[in-house]
Amino acid sequence: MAAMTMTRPNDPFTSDIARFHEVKGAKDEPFAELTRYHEVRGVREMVESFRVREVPSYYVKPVNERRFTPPSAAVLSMEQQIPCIDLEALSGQELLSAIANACRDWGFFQVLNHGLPSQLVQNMAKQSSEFFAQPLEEKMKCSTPARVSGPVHFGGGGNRDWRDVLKLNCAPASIVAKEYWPQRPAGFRDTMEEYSSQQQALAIRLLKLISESLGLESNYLVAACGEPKVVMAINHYPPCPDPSLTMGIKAHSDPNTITMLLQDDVGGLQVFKEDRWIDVRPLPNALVINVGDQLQILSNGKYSSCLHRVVNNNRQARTSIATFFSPAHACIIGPAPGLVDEVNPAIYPNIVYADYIKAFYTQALGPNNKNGGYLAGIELHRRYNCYTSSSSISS
Ligand SMILES: O=C(O)CCC(=O)C(=O)O
Repeated sequence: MAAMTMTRPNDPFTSDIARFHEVKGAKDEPFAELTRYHEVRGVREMVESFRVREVPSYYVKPVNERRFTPPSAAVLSMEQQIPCIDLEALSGQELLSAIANACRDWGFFQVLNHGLPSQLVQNMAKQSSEFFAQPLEEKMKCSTPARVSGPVHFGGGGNRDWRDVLKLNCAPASIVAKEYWPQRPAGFRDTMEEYSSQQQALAIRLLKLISESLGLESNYLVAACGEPKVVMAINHYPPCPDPSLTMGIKAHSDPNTITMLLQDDVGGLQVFKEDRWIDVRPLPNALVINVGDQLQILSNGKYSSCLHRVVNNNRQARTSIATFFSPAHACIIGPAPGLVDEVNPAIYPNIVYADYIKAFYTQALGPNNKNGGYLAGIELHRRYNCYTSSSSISS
């Protein structure tokens, strides 16, 4: 049997794979085996090793989380698009107003002429998809023993999403494990290093503009985040036999301050606005920027951390590179005093970021939450009576 020949004598998961193979085709796969298989090796390996032609029941989302479930039917809107801001063409008050409008009305925007060298961006995109196309052994080298909770991790994206991920801590230096960063494809490690440092510079530049757009001192948001934690997540979404049943990443908001995303030309990212899911159409040379929960809190709700998700397709793999910029865990995050007065009282309490993150990942989401956190979860619960959590990589 084809799948049995894929197993290796010293492979600790051989028996899991064999059991999975035996039950393949049965209605209900044993979750433990499948979960383990997915977490360790990822969706792409599962699809290729087992020649998966139907979505295993483990990955079938509850009806209210699926792509076409009313009222969250995806809108392929030609009129509605997230704003696109050209950082060279605009300047001064015009640029600040464009940023303010985008952060307030959408929480999402694309940027052009962002200053990252185009050759670097192209290399990053190309080598990222080449990484996922490599044999499993090569990808598995990129996990520390702590796996999901460690500083470098390759595997399934979790949450029963149809996605694989390579996650790397990029800053501060004390949490970076560069010896686990990919050595292949050739040059990828150097590309990632340069890309990550350029992304960090861009994040600082954007946070300064965002501070000014709020009427705050230019360095306010950068200072409020202390020595930032920066994590890169390279997401890979293999083609899915039935994308109407699955989700690449289920609906979530990002718990961090700001996220910068490079996506290829396949498409699949959607943002939630006014009860509709709107496609974020890939634009050549653009980066997608989104407001995270901490920026919503720091801005005292003036700017929105918007729900987003990724839908799968059955034609083509998609790869995206997200850089998450977070406050230091010890930072106390709360509404900027400059945005609070008698007319605009603080709508969130101060909270230590580490506590926010702990609560974000460990407590049930819902309207009884007292931390002022779980912004998206509360919103989803209110609208659809369903909960969400982040993709667990961005803290
Ligand atoms: O792949 C994308 O377009 C979005 C990724 C994302 O939302 C995440 O990594 O949290």
